[in-house]
Amino acid sequence: MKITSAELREKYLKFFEKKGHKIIPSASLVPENDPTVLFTTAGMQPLVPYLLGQKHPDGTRLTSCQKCIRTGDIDDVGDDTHCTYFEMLGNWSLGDYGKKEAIEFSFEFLMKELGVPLERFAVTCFEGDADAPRDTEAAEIWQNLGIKKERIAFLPKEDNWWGPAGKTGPCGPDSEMFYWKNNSEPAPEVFDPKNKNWVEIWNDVFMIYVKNEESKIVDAVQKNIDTGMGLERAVAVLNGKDNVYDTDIFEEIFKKIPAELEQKQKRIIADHSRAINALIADGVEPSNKERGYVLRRLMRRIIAYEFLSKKEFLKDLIVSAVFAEERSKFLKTLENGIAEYNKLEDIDAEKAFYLYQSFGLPFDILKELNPEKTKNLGREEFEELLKRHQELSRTASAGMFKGGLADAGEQATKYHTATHLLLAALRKILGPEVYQRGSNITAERMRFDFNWSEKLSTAQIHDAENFVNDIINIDLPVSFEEMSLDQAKEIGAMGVFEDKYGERVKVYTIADGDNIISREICGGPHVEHTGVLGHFKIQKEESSSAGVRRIKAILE
Ligand code: ALA
Repeated sequence: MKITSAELREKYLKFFEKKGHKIIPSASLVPENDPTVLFTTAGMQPLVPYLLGQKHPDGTRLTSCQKCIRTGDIDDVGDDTHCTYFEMLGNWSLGDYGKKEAIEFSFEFLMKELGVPLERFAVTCFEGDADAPRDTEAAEIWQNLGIKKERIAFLPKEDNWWGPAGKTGPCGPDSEMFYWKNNSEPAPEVFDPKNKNWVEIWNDVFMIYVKNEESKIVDAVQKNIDTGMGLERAVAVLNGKDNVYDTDIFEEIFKKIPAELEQKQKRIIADHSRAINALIADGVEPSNKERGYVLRRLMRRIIAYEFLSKKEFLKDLIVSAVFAEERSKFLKTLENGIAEYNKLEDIDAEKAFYLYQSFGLPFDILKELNPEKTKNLGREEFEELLKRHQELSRTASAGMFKGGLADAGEQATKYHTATHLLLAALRKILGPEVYQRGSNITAERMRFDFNWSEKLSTAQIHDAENFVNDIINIDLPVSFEEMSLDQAKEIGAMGVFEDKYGERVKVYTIADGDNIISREICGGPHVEHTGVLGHFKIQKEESSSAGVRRIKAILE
C-alpha cells in the first residue's frame, strides 16, 4: 500500500497547518448550526455561520477531517465510489485567501506531498451562466501552474457549482480535480470529463455568493474558500484501486462479513454498518421520522440481508444495544411472516403474493427460505401478479365509482387524506416553501400540483413515497377541530391560497404524539386513521406549468 487512510489524513492536516491553518475536530453528524439539513453532509456544514461572517475562535484559516452522511445516493451504494458514510478532508479561508492561493495549495499538496503525476491530472472550471461569469481566472491559475489547456474542461452549474448545502446559504463556482485511475492505459492528452477513468478527488469551491430566501444568488459579504477531498476515494485511487471498498478503511469490516455473500450485499453491509455506528455514536436513534427514519432504513436493510444469509454477523459489526433492539423488533416482523409461510404448502406466485401483501415478506426471502417449497415460484409470475393486482384494484374502484353502487366516496376519502400526507412529505423533503397549487381526486387516483420548478429526482420521489407509507404504517389518527380562520392561522395550519374560507374553518391534524406531521385547513372528508390507506405509490411526476410540478399517485 502506498498510502493508508491514516497517513493521508495526517499529511493533509499537517500540510495545511504549515500553511497557517488551525486543525479543528470533526463536528457531530447531527448539525448544530444548520436547521436546513438533516445531517452533516460536507466539511463546510458546521462552518456555515462563520462562512456567513461570524468570527471563528480559531481564526480565518481552518482545516479538518469531517465525518459526513449523504443519503441522496443511497441506491448507488455498492458501486465503486458511493458511500452513505465517509470522511471529508477540507481547508477553509474565512474571508482570508482567495482563488489563487486555494488552487496553489491544492496543486502543491497533490504534486509535492502525494506525488500525483501531472500526466494523470486534469481539472474542471465553471463555464458561466446568468448567475456568475465563466471562470477563466481559475483556468489561468491552473495553466500558470503547468496544466495544459487540453486538460482543463469548462462545465455548467450541474458540475461546477457547489452549495448551498441546505436551501439557503453560501455557494459558488468550483474547480474540481481529477485523477486518471486506469493503470493499464495512459491518460489521453485531451481531458474528457465523461470518461469514467477520471475520478474526482478534490473540489475547491469559491464561495463568493449566497443563495437567499428568495432563491436568488447574491454576492456574499465575506468571500470564502471551501474545499473537500473524499478520504475513501482519494485513498483508493492513490493506491491504484478502482473502488473505495478495496482500502484499509474497510479491511477489518470485510473480515466480519461472510465471504459467500454477493459482492454488492457485502459492500452495502460494510457501508451501512459504518454509517449506523457513526449515527448511534452521535446520539441518533431509530424512529419513524427524520434522522431516526434514515437510521432505521439503513438498519433494516442490512438486518434483512443478515436474515437471508442465515448467519449472525451483525453483532460483530455493530456493538450497540440500540441496534440490537431494532434488530430483534424487525426480526419479529419478519418472523410473523415466516410463521405464516411455514403453514403454507407449495408456495406459488399466488401464495407468495399473499405473503408479500400481508406480511411484507420480499420475494427473495421467500425463495431463499425454502427452495423446495418454492420450486414452483417464478419471479416473472410473481411480478405479473403484482401488476395485475394493481390494475385490478384500480379498475374495481373505478367501476364502483361509475356504477355508484358501492361507497365510491370511501376511496376518494382516502385520497383526500393521502393528499395531506403528500404535501407534508414534499415540505419535509424539498423545504417549507412548498405549498399546494391544486389537486384533483377521483376514486382511482389523486393528482397534486405544487410550486416547484425542477424535476424531482428518483431519490426524492422514493423519499416522498416512503414518508407517506411510513405514516400509513404507523397508523396515526386523523383528527379535526373547528375554529376561526385566525385561530387556524395562529396554530400554523396550511391553507390552499386560492381557496376562500369562511369565518369558521375545519383544521385537520395528523400527529405522532407531539410531532405534527400535517395540519391543514380543509373541508374534508378524511379517514380516521392513516392505517386504512393501503400502499401509496407515485406514478408520475411532471411539469404542470411554469414553476408548478404535478404528481399523480395511487393507493394500492
Ligand atoms: N463542500 C464541497 C464539497 O462537498 C467542498 O464538495
